[in-house]
Amino acid sequence: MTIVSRGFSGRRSVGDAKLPPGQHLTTDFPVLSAGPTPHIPLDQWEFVISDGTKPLKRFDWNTFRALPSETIKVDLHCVTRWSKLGTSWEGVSLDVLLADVRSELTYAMFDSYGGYSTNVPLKDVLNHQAWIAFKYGGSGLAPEHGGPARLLVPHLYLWKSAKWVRGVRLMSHDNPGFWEGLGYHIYGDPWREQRYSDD
Ligand SMILES: Nc1nc2c(c(=O)[nH]1)N[C@H]1C(S)=C(S)[C@@H](COP(=O)(O)O)O[C@H]1N2
Ligand SMILES: [Mo]
Repeated sequence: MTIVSRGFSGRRSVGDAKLPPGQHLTTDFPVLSAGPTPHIPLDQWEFVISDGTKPLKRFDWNTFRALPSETIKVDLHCVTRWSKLGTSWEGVSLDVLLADVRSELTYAMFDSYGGYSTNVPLKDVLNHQAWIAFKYGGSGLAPEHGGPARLLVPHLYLWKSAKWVRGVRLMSHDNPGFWEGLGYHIYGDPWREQRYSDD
């Protein structure tokens, strides 16, 4: 007797389970930036949470670094089809940053030094799904990878992980950021292969 289970065809290796559709593994760490790398002195760095009109919370580098941080090991999936598994980071979770922010707003736009932006539903950055990361592989985050600090939201395509992040604006409705306005998917789930706006 032959048992054929639908949807399970061909051979699969153990590693495939961690690789979203259409992705391949890389061991190096490519740099993808839409513009030049901004250099932000730590004494000028700040991270501002706002409701779009007024700041709700403001951190300078020292107050940010005094917050409890976590080390995390996550897989990265870039829409250009490379994935990198088991990367280690240190960062402050958005749960900590947003802890005493009271707002009815349910969407978020992350803004970067240099002008980049990317949108994420607020619920996707809560419950230990997103961090403002300041270390990679145990060392300070290199400028080309987003140092001093970048957003890390590993369950979405890596374009959502804004490098050189400077703040988050809370919004009542979803709005496209930089790549989302240029035809990339508004949400960007790699497991559902949401690469472009009509995927
Ligand atoms: N500020 C900013 N953040 C950014 C980008 C960018 O161009 N500017 N590129 C995004 C894209 S498309 C990817 S794939 C990742 C790449 O991160 P890496 O250069 O550390 O690999 O950063 C994302 N964050
Ligand atoms: Mo990307």
